[in-house]
Amino acid sequence: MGVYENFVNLKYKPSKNDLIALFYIEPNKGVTLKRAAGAIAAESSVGTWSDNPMIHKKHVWKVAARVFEIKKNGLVKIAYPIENFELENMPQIYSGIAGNLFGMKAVKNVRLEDVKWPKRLLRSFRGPQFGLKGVQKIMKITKRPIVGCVPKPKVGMTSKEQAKVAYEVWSGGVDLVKDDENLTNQTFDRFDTRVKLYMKMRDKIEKETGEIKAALINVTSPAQKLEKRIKTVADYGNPFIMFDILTMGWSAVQYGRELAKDYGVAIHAHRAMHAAFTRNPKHGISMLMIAETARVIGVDNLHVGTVVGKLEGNKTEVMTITNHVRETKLKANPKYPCIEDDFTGVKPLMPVSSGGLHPGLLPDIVRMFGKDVVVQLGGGIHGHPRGSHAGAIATRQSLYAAQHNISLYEYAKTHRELAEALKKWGTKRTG
Ligand code: CAP
Ligand code: MG
Repeated sequence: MGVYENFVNLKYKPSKNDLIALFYIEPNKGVTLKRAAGAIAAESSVGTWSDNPMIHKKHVWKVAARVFEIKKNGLVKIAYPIENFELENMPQIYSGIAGNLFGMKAVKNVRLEDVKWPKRLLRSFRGPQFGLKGVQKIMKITKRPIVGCVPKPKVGMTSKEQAKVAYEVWSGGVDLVKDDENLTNQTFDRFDTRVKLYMKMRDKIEKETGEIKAALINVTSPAQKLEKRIKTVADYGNPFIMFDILTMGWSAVQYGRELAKDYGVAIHAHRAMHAAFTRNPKHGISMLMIAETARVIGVDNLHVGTVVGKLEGNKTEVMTITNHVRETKLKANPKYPCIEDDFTGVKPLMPVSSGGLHPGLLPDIVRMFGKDVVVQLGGGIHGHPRGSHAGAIATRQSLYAAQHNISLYEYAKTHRELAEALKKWGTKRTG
């Protein structure tokens, strides 16, 4: 038996302290699935390509990962004794179960689909501070989706122009104005100035409407700059910060989660860059895995996709991700590779549906997600024939119709802004 096959034991019964990882594996030419699976278990725990007597010492072998299930379709389960991991250290966990293994010559393709987290490991992380219910409480909105809007163009506007757009959409019925993923502190729009002007507008519009308005302010930056930016946001009494969680990296997100607690702000998680490793269904890391990780660390809002918008993600995938961030008992789905798990004690988070949405698509979103979601529109508001303010009004009209089972075209007969949006985009999918 080869070195790698030692790591396969189909009789092994995982203990409750094991982390179970679900991989899709395609072996390379001339390699059996069993050997490829063993290679992954070895490389991600105690093994390497050569035999090493030290591995066989009782205390070391105890830590070895074991392949305990191999399905013909390439889905493989590997159990990792908890000793492989450092509690409260997500980068270290990823260095194991999502580390060297992706480059091994034994495999042609390998994708980390999902993980069942042992309780002790799960509980060592904070989880969401506010979560879905907390975000609804902050906004005082429980009966309808929360409406977000990303000022466009993404970058290039001055802080003043940005704040003016914010005012237009807030006054049209938008709840949350969101910075775009690549807007932080550029020369044309300094962070401090933007926050100051946003908050001036927010105070004005809150007074005018009596509604709660907030901004998702992108504090993405080198970790050493995070605290200053978060403090600025919190000092103005804005309840949200935004992280580009993947470009920041898990270490910075964990650190940011600590700061979010200290400053009492909720984290909106943008997932820019995820498709670099989530898009290929055979290789990489699934978005489901990223979403669970973000929940475990403790973000409060997370982008999960739209199905009908401009970015990749089919209904089964997007809804499985949504269930795994919103529910407590996570279920296996026969149509999508994932593992059941128990997230008792880890708050559900708020899914965000964004990317290529316009008013004509909102009934689809409400049908799929229900009311516990943030719907977010950029181009679908600013591209309205009469501008951003009218676009925001059309968005709220569409949501109202969708929630009350009124056909959009029927409702548009008495709602001009919606009629104009429908005339431009109809109910067509984007992308
Ligand atoms: C949407 C958006 C968001 C994407 C992110 C954009 O703008 O601002 O960043 O939704 O993707 O830049 O594309 P539009 P996802 O409404 O104009 O499309 O939500 O899939 O992570
Ligand atoms: Mg964006």
